[in-house]
Amino acid sequence: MDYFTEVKDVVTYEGPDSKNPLAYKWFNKDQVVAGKTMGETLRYAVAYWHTYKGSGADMFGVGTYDRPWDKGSSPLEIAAMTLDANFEFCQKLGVDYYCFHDRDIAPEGDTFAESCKNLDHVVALAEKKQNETGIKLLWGTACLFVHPRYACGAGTSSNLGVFATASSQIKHAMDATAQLGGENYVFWGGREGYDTLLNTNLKQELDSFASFLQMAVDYKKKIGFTGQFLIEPKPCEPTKHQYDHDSATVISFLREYDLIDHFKLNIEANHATLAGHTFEHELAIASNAGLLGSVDANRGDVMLGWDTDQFPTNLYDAVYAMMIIQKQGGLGSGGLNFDAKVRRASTDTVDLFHAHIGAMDTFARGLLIAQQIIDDGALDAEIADRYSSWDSELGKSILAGTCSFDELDAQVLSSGEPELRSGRQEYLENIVNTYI
Ligand code: XUL
Ligand code: CO
Repeated sequence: MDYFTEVKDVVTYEGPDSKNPLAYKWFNKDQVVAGKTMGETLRYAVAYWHTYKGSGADMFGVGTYDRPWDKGSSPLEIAAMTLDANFEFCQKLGVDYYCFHDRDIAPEGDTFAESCKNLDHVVALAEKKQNETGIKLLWGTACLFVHPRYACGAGTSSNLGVFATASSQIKHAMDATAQLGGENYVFWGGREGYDTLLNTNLKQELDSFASFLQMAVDYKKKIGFTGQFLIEPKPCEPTKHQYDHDSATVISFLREYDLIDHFKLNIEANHATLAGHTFEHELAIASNAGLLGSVDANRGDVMLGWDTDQFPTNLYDAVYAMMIIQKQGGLGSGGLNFDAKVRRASTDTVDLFHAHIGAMDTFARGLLIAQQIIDDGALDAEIADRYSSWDSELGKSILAGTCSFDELDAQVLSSGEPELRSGRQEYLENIVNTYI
């Protein structure tokens, strides 16, 4: 069955002058930029949960979408139909990857064991579809936040039974991801945090969370899963405080518990803004630590203080993000996953195409502009010049740890006040605008 009848064939690149809403204006999959094709660099992925399982429901109202792949007679039939919709959608978009939570692709059963069985069943179907279409799994993950048992967390639960169930669920989700050749496995701690310190043993929760992740590392080794583990920071929502608050917090947690060699970060734009940071700040902190592994590409809304998960259309954000990604030589096994949903009032299935096409064009254009800025050294030369005093012997000695306060004191007392230099922010902002 054809679920997306509005798009007969594959969406193609028609160039910036095209007025065809169902064509790419900037994303030209085979175009080479900095030695790699756009497709190889951008590694776009469709998020299963929003694109097919999203209903349009919000906290004030029920679902608004009427999706043809939901019209099956049993949960497993609906799961199979949804899978077909996924592969048709990815093929028509020309996107090579998708991402899922275990409970997106397979329904909960009456018991935990039945849920595991459902997952095995759907994974076998997905494996077949992947082989037929060549569409791949960028990452899998476990949904440890919807089921009522996870109301107080999973790997940080006060209840050992819940912790054990979450561990078992992750084991099955990792098996599923490995079977489908997933290139990464993501940990987003949906409810790994607290709502009030009045009932929380903070140390116990952080310790148990570290054990949880360590067991995942051990299990990964055991089954020979070669994908990259990724932690996705988010400061809050649904909990008041989430332990994986932001890049810096996650990196320090991983160092404290000696897990740093086993994880990288999956940075989501809207989570950055919830943490009071810019998207590029979170990317830069992760990249600086050598830990930027993947991106959930979306955006929030400046007027709304929650995770609105909108499709990314802001060109500046894309340019700043792609400058960081290109400078570190790409995302490796990671990619750009559109963890984004169409608005509640965008009720046509074709809106899913418009949303993805716009986002893909935004990042493709962001890549082109970022690479041009990098190639021209338009900002790098300014930054190098700004820090040039550190190139001196004295600067080198400070950074090598061979200088002392006494030495600097003597130097300052003889040479006097340092030269005042402009940060030239406005000048640099104008330079960026000349590329946009
Ligand atoms: C929630 C979120 C998740 C993760 C995967 O805000 O971003 O969808 O990406 O669990
Ligand atoms: Co996300």
